[in-house]
Amino acid sequence: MDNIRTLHGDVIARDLRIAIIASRFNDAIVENLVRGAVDALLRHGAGEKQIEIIRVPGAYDLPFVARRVAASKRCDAIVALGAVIRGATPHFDYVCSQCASGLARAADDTGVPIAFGVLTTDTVEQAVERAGTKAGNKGADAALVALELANLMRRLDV
Ligand code: INI
Repeated sequence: MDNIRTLHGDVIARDLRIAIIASRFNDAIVENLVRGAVDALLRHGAGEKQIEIIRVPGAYDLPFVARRVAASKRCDAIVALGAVIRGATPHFDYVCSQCASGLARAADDTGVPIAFGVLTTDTVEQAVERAGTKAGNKGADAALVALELANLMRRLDV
């Protein structure tokens, strides 16, 4: 294995510009994801000027804005944050599928990494657990993925 070239991205902010795109729907939960993401970026070397936070109405709307932000080249990676909580109708499935596949398509089409920090849960309790309580903070996890992928993209370019 010693002679095999191995590439990975460091989890360090260095000179990276990171855009956090966060939905306002289920705001009480999403704000904790935003806090977790910002905290993780700062702890991994980002300065506040390297971070931009953009708000959108709901998770369904994240891909539309993420695509525009990615195409504008204003950042090296995007952290998409939201919380979709199942209700009594199939609405949940439409919002989740548009959000997940739309974000993946936006990343593929633009070449800008978009970390998926959108909770998709059956209950409010499950969402709270993943937004800074007993199951960690998925906003922080997504922020670290954004750093790793942005740095990996730079390594792949040389
Ligand atoms: N948006 C969310 O982010 N989470 C939800 O749980 C949710 N539910 O349940 O309806 C939700 N709906 C709004 C949607 O994301 C769009 O903002 C709206 O459809 C307008 O495009």
